[in-house]
Amino acid sequence: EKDLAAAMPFNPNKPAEYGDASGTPPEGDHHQPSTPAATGSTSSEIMMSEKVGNGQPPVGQNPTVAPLDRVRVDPSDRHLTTNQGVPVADNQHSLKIGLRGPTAMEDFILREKITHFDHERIPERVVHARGSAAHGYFESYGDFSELTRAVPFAAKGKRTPVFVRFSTVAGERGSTDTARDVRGFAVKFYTEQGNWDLVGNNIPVFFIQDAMKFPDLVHAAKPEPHHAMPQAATAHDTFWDFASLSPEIAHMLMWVMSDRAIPRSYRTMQGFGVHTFRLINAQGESRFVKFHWTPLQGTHSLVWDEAVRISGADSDFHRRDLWEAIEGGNFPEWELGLQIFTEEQAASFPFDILDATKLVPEELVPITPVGRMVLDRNPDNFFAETEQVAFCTAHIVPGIDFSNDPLLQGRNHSYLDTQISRLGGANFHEIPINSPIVQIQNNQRDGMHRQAINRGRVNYEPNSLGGGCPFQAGKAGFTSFPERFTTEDKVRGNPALFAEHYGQARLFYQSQSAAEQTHIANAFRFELTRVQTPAVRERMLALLANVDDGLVAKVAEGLGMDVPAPLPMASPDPVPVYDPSPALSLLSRPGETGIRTRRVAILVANGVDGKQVRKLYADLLKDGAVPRLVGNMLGKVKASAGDPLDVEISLEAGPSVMYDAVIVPDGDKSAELLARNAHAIDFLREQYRHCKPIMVLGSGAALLAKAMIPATLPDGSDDPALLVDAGLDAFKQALASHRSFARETDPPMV
Ligand code: HDD
Repeated sequence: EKDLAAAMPFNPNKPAEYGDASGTPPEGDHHQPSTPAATGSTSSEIMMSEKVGNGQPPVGQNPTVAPLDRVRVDPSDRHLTTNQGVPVADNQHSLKIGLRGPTAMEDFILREKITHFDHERIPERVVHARGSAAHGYFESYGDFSELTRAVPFAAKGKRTPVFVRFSTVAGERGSTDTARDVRGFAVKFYTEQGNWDLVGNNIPVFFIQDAMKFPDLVHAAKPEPHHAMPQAATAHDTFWDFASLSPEIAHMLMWVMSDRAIPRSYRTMQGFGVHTFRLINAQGESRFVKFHWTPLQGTHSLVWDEAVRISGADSDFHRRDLWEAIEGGNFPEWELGLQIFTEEQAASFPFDILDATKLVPEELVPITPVGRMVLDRNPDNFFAETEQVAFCTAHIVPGIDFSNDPLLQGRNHSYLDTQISRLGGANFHEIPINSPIVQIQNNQRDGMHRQAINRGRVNYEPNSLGGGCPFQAGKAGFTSFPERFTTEDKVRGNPALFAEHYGQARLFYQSQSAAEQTHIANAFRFELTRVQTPAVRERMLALLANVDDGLVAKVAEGLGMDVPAPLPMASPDPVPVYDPSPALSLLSRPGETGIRTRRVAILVANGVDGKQVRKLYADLLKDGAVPRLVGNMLGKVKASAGDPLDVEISLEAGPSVMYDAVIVPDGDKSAELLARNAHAIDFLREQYRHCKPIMVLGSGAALLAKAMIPATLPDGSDDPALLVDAGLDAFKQALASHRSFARETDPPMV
């Protein structure tokens, strides 16, 4: 028998199915239910994981890697096969009856290849179709078991693997990254007690209060149904028609018209769980919680004119940025913070914590940092991982629970349901990226594309024939918080405080810096200018009239209209007055990573001072910045001192919007050569107009004059981001502070 086994073909991916290891368990042999084994921590919930070991992976390793090895395919040194494993001798020609004859029906190799290709596409997500993702880990700052029994928070230094997908909402899968839109921020935690998905956005509030309205919101925002335009943009009549008739949208509009909706990078966005959730500890005590992700990179955005141009220059701008940062070892990092509050506190707030159009100001409930998340590995395959990952708000683990937010309750249905059509059936949880790091054990069976080969005759519970397995986990399992309900009528409607729509819209607008306020007004002006129906514009102004007098006056002026009477308010109560919240301004979070990953163009042409360029380049690289030599054409430029330099990208292919800052070095006539190329002049003008740092050295200053760049700010003072013959330290400082908004005029003068 041994010889027989040895003679069997061996598939290294499936060792248990061939040879010695393939023996079936002897008849009548039952496996005892395993006892949950405690690790170093006191919490008995941290169970041994069959796939990961003791749940405390060694530092620097991602335990999702090992289970995925079963399905990883690497073609090095392998020959081609069909999907049945048959070696393919010729992958170039179909099988013909004579060289000039018809193709044979029996060509199974051709038919299999084409059939598979014909079915390569799956439906895109109905919203959030375009996205990019990465692997990483969450690390807890401490033992937070007082607050929650959720295992990622069980011990200091404990790491839980995560997969995070960022997305735009409205655009289709191939649309542009820098559209004005909300960004999705969805985190899948692979915990030892199953997967927990925190499916949030980069904005802490939402457009609507009740899931019932979601399909209408999305229909209004997506391309109009008769001609399918515009792509990835809300600047059209149907969206603003819906918005102007839905005053609950007021607060969200302030955020979506702000710079938040055009982030510089996925790495420079905050993330929010949006809804109020519950944390439950081992004693069954519950507290309300709001989740906040704060980027170590700081919160930074594009300016609108730049975002529009990037769409043409590189529609993958954010995807590329995330990919390159991780490949380059600049792992993006966020801190997770919790706003924790009690039932009694919630009752004292001037808003309802079940209303997703309201946030809890940080001044009211401070944020407690509990851990950090690091993204340190790009996916191997976009389709298998980023496209097939399935998030669902209903994926929670013991220690987390829902609130009754009617938006969240509706979402809990929607996400599971949508995966069934998107991923082709009820077994999408078996797709490797979606499967938990613990083994799935239940009596659910069969269905399309089933992967698990469930052994034995028992597929029901209770049973005695299977030794009672799998058995209920009891206290170690998920239990819902036993919230007490008063008896009320079954109704369709909203709690009273849901009717107040303007207090927090005003709070947000009034907490912004002057530059941010201008950007909001200009964004409304842009979007409403694109709207064709005057009545919709007017209704929107009437809505804004309830938010802020200054804002509505600016927008009305921009549209050449008078300020109309405000929309009637739905709530009879006065609009609540909030203390200003400086934390709501993007400028309040500059970040801690300085100039790391910031892209600097050094413009070069024949005669450039090569020694100077090499020194600048090396110095910027040393601090983690990304310098690039940009020239009139690819190839070499002769340097006035030192060896020739290799141009890395041409001005035509690498326009200004791809860079955070520019340097024009000294040289012998190099600035003159550049000045003959309008791309170089545009480069400087756009860098200036987008408020980015510019440094000119020696004769490089000639290009400034050619581009007619003002020497001072509009108010006559010195421009801190326009550096003439300054040291590199001053440039680095300007680069680290991103933009000099003091330059902005409306309309732009350069
Ligand atoms: Fe949603 C996808 C975030 C309201 C229904 N949503 C989706 C994604 C994110 C969000 C980040 C992409 C996940 C991924 O990367 O795969 N959605 C939100 C937030 C909301 C919200 C923060 C409000 C607080 N969503 C919302 C409502 C509904 C949906 C009210 C329906 C009742 N969302 C979906 C969906 C999607 C989705 C149709 C499309 C693809 C998918 O789920 O997997 O089910």
